[in-house]
Amino acid sequence: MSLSTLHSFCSFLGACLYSEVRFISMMGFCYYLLLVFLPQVLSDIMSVVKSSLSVEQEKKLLSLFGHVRLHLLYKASVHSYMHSAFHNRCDGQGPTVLVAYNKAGFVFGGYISKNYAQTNQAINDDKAFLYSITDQREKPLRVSSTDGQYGFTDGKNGLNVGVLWFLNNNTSTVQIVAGNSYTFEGEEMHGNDLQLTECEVYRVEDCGGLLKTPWREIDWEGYSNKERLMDYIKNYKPEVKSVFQARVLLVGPVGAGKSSFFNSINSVFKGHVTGQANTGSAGTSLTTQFRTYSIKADQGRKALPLVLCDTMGLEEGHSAGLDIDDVNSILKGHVQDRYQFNPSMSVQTDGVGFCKSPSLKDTIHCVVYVLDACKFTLLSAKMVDKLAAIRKGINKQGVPQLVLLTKVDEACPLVRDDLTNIYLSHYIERMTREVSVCLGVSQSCVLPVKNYSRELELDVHTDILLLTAVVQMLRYSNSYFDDIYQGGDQKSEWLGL
Ligand SMILES: Nc1nc2c(ncn2[C@@H]2O[C@H](COP(=O)(O)OP(=O)(O)OP(=O)(O)O)[C@@H](O)[C@H]2O)c(=O)[nH]1
Ligand SMILES: [Mg+2]
Repeated sequence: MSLSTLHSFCSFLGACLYSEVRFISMMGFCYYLLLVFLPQVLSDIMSVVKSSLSVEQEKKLLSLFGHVRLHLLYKASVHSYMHSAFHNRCDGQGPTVLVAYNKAGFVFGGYISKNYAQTNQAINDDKAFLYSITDQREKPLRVSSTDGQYGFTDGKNGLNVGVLWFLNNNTSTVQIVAGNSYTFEGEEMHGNDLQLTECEVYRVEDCGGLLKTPWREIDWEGYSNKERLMDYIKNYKPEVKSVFQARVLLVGPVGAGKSSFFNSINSVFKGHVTGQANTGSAGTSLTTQFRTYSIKADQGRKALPLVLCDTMGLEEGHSAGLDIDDVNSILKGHVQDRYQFNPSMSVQTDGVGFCKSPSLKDTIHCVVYVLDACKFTLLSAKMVDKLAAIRKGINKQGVPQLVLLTKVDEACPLVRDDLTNIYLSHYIERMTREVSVCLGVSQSCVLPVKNYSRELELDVHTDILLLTAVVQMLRYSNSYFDDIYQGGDQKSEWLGL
């Protein structure tokens, strides 16, 4: 259901409410509409658009470029084969690659390095090319323009690269528009099958290769460093006598990897990959309870001096996802383990799961914003505002804050191939800079990590990166305790303890 349809539907509902004459019959009709449209609205909200490329096809496609990552913008089976749907999602997105699929098993399309902008002009693009991938061919077929100029026609009616015009008449067919600037055999390009089973457009983001020297130092030296970091964490003691464990709060948008971070740290100390917290992808937050996770080290004998507090994901809307008031209550230690979040109502002082008189050990000592490195540049203005409002509230409480940048493996192919490239990756360095500017924290507060997501076995480099992040969290918690010592009674009073 399109937004405009939804808007008309809502206006209609509003009109119904003010109508006195046929109120009852109107209400009956509204109820009918609700029954018809609600499942579709809900499924729109819940659906997560996924690429149809297989791992092998994606590899072959990426081999056509330098160091790039692909971001899916448009998928015809989800957004429709209408030109307008394509333009809504793909105009002004910079370099894009079109990926079409047919029954004959061909994955084909084209790349343009310029914007789609509906200028109604033929656009010169010497970097544009057509390509075709099949299971049988080891390398993709790549066809550049013979005149080295023509890229595509930037009209309102067409998704085209070179001579291939997709979404022909708003349908799932391809038209070959005669022209001699691209020459290929139809059999080789698409197996002479111009009926599509799917059509996708991806933004092509340049990852920029590797730096000569790392932008942050880290000791990757195998098990000795991992053991050293684990020992630091096990032996850490909060600088306040009444507190035995540093409480670290994880907040961030839905699906950013908050629960996976706890699972990953738990895995490192368990010695094998585990999944105590539920993780996965859904339209709304998979985590709906406040969870305070203690981690056991040394074969479950001793709890670490660290509690990771997992929350429901943040969403854009006012009555969706974690509420800003909930964050404030958690900070002050009012919210108990397993409290069930209610997106339309913040924690009630007389409700279940509310701790009326928390002590310092129940409060949050460090807040970690968890952000997905692949989606950071796509955060909406509303989400950025929400993060800023949360940050303002936390600043007032004087709690130190860090940022965990997850999914670095998905964000940069060079890091996916070798995690030790993380501090050499131009892309990740740029991303940490952008995150620091956006959230108003210093770059040293941004910690890129890779969580365990599909692996069955631990990897020492993944562990070192994860443990390094935990060490920073403990150090920052200490600065909070330092502050309390310096503030003395005055600070305790201010905290309402
Ligand atoms: N490749 C990769 N996948 C990750 C990483 N971190 C998390 N994921 C995946 O991302 C998805 C979402 O992760 P979750 O840990 O459930 O995210 P969350 O922030 O807890 O999400 P909600 O509870 O729904 O708000 C899961 O499928 C994870 O496997 C990572 O560093 N790399
Ligand atoms: Mg979660």
